[in-house]
Amino acid sequence: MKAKEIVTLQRSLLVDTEKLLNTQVEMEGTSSAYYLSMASWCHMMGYENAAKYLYTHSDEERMHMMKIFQYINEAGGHAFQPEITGIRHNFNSLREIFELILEHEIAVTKSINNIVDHAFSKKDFATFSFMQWYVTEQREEETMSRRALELFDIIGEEGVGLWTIDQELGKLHAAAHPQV
Ligand code: OFO
Repeated sequence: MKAKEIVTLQRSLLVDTEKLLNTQVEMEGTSSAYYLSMASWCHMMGYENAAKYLYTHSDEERMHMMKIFQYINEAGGHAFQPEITGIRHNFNSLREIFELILEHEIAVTKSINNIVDHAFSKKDFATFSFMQWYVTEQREEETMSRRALELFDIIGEEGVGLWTIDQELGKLHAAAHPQV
């Protein structure tokens, strides 16, 4: 019997579940890198509050990655440090950034839902239970991303519009992270 087969006999985590979780590690790591790149663009462009919002969001995504990383190893699997390349550095506008964030968060939600569905169908209730935190988190993140994007339509981008949007992004960030 191969070493890998012996290891999988000593754990309840299925190989295909481990693969899905490692794919999610990569997705959370990509989110962190993507938001850091967006934060840098905002910072460079003088959108101070948008930059703060995105630096924090990037840190949070790394924390999301690490929670799954630790879970895989604690469950007897092997978490892989993901290779993250091809991160975009330039953006056309502040609005484009927040459109991309909402789109990205919806993709993350679908990926989380897929793991939850898989874990339930395999009767892996430990992973199913562990992933509930992410279900709630995605619900909150999608709402926050939608609120941010709505600011562009409510306020408008003309005149002092973009400055005002940046101020409002600062308030959204402060409400969600009173400790930062
Ligand atoms: Fe990891 O929560 Fe968004 O992507």
